[in-house]
Amino acid sequence: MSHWGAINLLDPSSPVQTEMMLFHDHAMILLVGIFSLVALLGVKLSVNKLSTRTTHEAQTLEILWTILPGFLLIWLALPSLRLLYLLDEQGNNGLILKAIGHQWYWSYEIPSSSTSSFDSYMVQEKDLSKGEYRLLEVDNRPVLPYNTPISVLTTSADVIHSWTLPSMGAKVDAVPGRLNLIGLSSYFPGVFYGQCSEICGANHSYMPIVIEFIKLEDFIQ
Ligand SMILES: [Cu+2]
Repeated sequence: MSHWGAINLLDPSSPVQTEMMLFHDHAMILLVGIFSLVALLGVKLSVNKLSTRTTHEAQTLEILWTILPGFLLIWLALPSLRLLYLLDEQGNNGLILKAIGHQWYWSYEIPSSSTSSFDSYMVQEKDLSKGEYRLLEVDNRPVLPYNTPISVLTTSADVIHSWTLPSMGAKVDAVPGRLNLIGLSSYFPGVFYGQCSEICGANHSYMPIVIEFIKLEDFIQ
């Protein structure tokens, strides 16, 4: 989860989020490069005394500053498309977790486990025990195996919500009357946090998402 003063992406805990972080760094190279170039040219332009009053039809320059950004955009677009299709690839297999958004809590079902559907409410501040996170803990959290492909199916019982787990690059809208699917897979066992990411009413900030990942053998038991 994110901590105070963190300005970068979370440490990835799934293959998809690893790819997203790499693409973020890839895009940053271009962004910082262009920003530096424009800043440099801006400063140079404002301090020099050169004049181009007699320049007409600088075709070579125009071709260059059209083609070059074109190549840079392709350099950005190709990995972006690759990532987009990679996201579509995952999520059509594995264990199913159903997440249903309500105003204002999530309810879950794991069809292959013995537990039936259960609600996941935020723990109130006065009920927190030491070391727990304010506004992020829930009373019942789904338990899933790590290193195993999982499909999260979301829908909503009332308005649009969004089911999110940032460190796994998962964000999917929960839309009433629709089923949306996203793949999930964790490198590590542990507890992972997220929050509803589609403004859904007065208590939108108070419906966190908590998933616990354990060993597959323990999960089967
Ligand atoms: Cu919400």
